Amino acid sequence: MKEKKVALITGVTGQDGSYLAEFLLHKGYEVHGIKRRSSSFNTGRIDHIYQDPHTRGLPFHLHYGDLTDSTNLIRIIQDVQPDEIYNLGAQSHVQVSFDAPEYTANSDALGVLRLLEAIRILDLTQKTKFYQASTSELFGKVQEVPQSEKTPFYPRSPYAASKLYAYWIVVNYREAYDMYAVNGILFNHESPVRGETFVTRKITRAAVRIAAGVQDKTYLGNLEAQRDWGHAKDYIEGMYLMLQQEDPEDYVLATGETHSVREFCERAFRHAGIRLEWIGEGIDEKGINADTGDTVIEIDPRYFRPTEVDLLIGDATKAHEQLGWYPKYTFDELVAEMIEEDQDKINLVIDNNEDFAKISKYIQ
Ligand code: NDP
Ligand code: GDR
Repeated sequence: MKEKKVALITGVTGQDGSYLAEFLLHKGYEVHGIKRRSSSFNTGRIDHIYQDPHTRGLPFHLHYGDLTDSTNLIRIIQDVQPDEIYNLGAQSHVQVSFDAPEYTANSDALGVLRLLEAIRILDLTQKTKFYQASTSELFGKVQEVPQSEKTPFYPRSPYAASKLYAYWIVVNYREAYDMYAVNGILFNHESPVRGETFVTRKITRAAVRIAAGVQDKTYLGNLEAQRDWGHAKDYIEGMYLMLQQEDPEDYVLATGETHSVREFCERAFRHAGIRLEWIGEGIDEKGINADTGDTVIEIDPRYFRPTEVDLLIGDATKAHEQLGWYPKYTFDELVAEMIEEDQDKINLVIDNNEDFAKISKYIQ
């Protein structure tokens, strides 16, 4: 009988980690994930596939760990002996990286080095394939559009600068030690389980809550930023494909379409049943409900970044041609699905609580 392949996922409790764990289990992998110790539950996205270790179930195992802790990473990799490591763990919020730059560098840059060194120390360079979650933030300040594997990098945040180190250390270990190590340069990808402080989910969540009368308005920053937004489900398949090739190479994954934050707002509010209109200018601009005149979006300067990435649009031709990878979701399907699932979540809260007014203050 063919032995199960073993995968280790860092960042398994995050958006991509949870989809990837599910995907690899379906493919017949034994899946191990690293989760951080937290004072509150942080496994909400993977609870449906995790079973108590005392009962037999899916071959899915969790290990406590942290990308800032070398000895712990070495021990986990020694125990698991993975065929594939997907390094998805990171302090992944660009704006937060301006507030916590050193921690971001420690986890997002040095964390990658720690994993690569662990593979080397344990003599696994010819067994363990390594996927690094690189990012379109590497392109940063616009040099050319669309952006491909050949576009020069110009990081615009401590997050992106950390990911730049990570990108190059992966290339270096591939060349120096003949490792199968690759960078997936992924453009923004979202889903109903996207973290609530990223702009797409912040907007879809606010739109359904405003439509349900639980929240009056939301505050946003730069409405003009343009992003190439895809669906996380499509992107995790691309990660897997990158580790199944003859030779290790880096790939861009993107939809090739770009939309502004403003457009995302209009589309999301429309799906939630609110027609948006804009009045005013600059930081005094407001999004209003065209039917009631109520202000539903205001600008808050605190959400502007010291340095912004204005325009991202990816060219995934190499992934199309060599991996056979194409995104399946359209932009409209992505927004619609996020709205529908946020509507389900809010309906559940409303159904489960007789005293709606009382609970509404807790779910702001
Ligand atoms: P999330 O923020 O949803 O998930 C990040 C994961 O990393 C969480 O599981 C988090 O744990 C974990 N983590 C954070 N810090 C550490 C640490 N010090 N040690 C171990 N684990 C840690 O991110 P996404 O799923 O959206 O993204 C996955 C990866 O892809 C990230 O590296 C991100 O930078 C990168 N990326 C994402 C893109 C996107 O559009 N989503 C695009 C391009 C790249 P906890 O749950 O405890 O917080
Ligand atoms: P990004 O995602 O920085 O592209 O990084 P985010 O959703 O945080 O921002 C996208 C754009 O929206 C603008 N914006 C706001 N952003 C947030 N978070 N909150 C707001 O209120 C707001 N208002 C406007 C931002 O200025 C920005 O231009 C994501 C992360 O997943 C990274 O980990 C990943 O590497 C990149 O995508 C590709």
